Amino acid sequence: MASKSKSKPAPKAAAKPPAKPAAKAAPKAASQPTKASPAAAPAVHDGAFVQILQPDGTVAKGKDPNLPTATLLYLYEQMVQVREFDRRMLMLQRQGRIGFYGPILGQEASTVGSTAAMEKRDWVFPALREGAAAMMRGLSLTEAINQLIGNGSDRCKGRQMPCHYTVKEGNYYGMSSVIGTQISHAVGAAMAARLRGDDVVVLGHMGDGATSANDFHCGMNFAAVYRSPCVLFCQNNQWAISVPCSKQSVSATIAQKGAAYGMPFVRVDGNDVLAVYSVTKAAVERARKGDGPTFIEAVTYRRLGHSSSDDPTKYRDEAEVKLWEQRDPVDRFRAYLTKRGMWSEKQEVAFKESIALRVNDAIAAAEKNGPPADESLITDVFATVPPQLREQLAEVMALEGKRVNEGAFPL
Ligand SMILES: Cc1ncc(C[n+]2csc(CCOP(=O)(O)OP(=O)(O)O)c2C)c(N)n1
Ligand SMILES: [Mg+2]
Repeated sequence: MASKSKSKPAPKAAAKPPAKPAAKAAPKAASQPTKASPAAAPAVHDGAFVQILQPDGTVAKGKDPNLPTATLLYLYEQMVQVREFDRRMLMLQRQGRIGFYGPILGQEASTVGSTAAMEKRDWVFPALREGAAAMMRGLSLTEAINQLIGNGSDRCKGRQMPCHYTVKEGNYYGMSSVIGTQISHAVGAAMAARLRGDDVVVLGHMGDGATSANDFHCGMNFAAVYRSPCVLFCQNNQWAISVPCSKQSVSATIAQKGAAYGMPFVRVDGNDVLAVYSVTKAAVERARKGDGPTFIEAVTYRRLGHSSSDDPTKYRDEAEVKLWEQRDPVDRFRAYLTKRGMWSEKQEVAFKESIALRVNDAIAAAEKNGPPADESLITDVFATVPPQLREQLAEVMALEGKRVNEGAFPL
């Protein structure tokens, strides 16, 4: 259902906010992270969202969007690939071969489904957990690992934080961990495209935590007032590091925040790739037609730590994680494909093997690349490098081989 504002109705698939918003106590004053029991976690599976794929992979009669086989298999491939990539990168991090990684286990449908709904000419402005989107926009696995290592073949020459990709030719804006900043960038880029007469829609991702940032409010307001051709997509994975969603907001849903800005909003099952793809596609079409932005909340769950530096057992109950394992987006989608006769156990085995090989080859290729040139410490900023920077570079180079300042992994 669309918001009660005067804006145009939301895409068909828009969800109703729950009839009875759960009464919530005011959040307690911020304190040391505490364990949140599953009961205390927000009621996210109350059916008040768009769902196409039921947890067992079946689809209610008349609800199947009947996507072309090639699209369905592409969605599955991307979800499985990023899952394997995640698994291997975490292992590399624990072995000290990369410094840092941010996994997306459990959120594959949300990232892949939303990104797949965009056309090639569109733009993606990621938050910090949309690495899979970078690959979908053309970043090869080897290039991704070059970035994670920060080697000389990395597009950013090792200057970016690991796991923060950029794909200029794929219209994928450089990732930044500064929470929420990309929201107004996405909105503004979409406005600029419209002013230039480009037929482009922008997808701006954010996490649940970003909805507490000032940039969220500026971005949402600008988008609505100027009818920016964008889709603002919140991956509500229930946690912002150790802060549960219930401490971000006392609104019954994140989606309903769209109403305050007069923006159509949709709440979707983020572990259902068909639903995520369909609602995003509808929102993209709406934006492209000139009907303005849509706000989407995808309800999902971050099953691993915030990053390789985080230990989630310190602040949340493992029972909650177990609950979400049963809602696994990849298993659910595979069950659907199998039921439709598009996938078999035999194909699965061969496919998993080929993905594993693909990741293996990418690791081997990336690890062959040497470090960035020492010179790169002072290049690309000044047209004429100031003398004091040249002196500093000479000092650093004189330390080479003396084993000072060696980073200790894992960070
Ligand atoms: C402006 C700003 N404040 C705080 C941080 C520290 N920080 C890094 S990630 C994060 C949580 C983000 O949570 P969410 O937006 O839900 O995204 P998720 O990590 O769950 O994908 C925070 C607070 C930051 N990077 N930027
Ligand atoms: Mg989050």
